[in-house]
Amino acid sequence: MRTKLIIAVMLNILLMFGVANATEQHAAKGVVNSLDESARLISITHEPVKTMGMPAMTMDFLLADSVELGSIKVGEAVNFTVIIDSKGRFVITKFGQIKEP
Ligand SMILES: [Cu+2]
Repeated sequence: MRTKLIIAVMLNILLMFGVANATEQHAAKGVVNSLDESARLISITHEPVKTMGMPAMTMDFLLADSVELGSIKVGEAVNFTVIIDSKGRFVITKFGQIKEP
């Protein structure tokens, strides 16, 4: 009886961990270098992203369908949310311009 309960609890923890990992969101900041609208690919020079263990660098991200391309301007400072999809690609799911103080 007790063993069954312990196994059930452990299974739940593993499931929760797996699900959380698959949809983990990382907040990041950077500057837009270029945008390839047809490929929905954006180059950003980003600040370190501690939750991904990633140092500052310039790299390409895919833009999720939820991100409107019309609002993106080259040279602009932006904050964005990144997920790593099931194929290991870095996908931006939320995108916003950093408002001047
Ligand atoms: Cu990077």
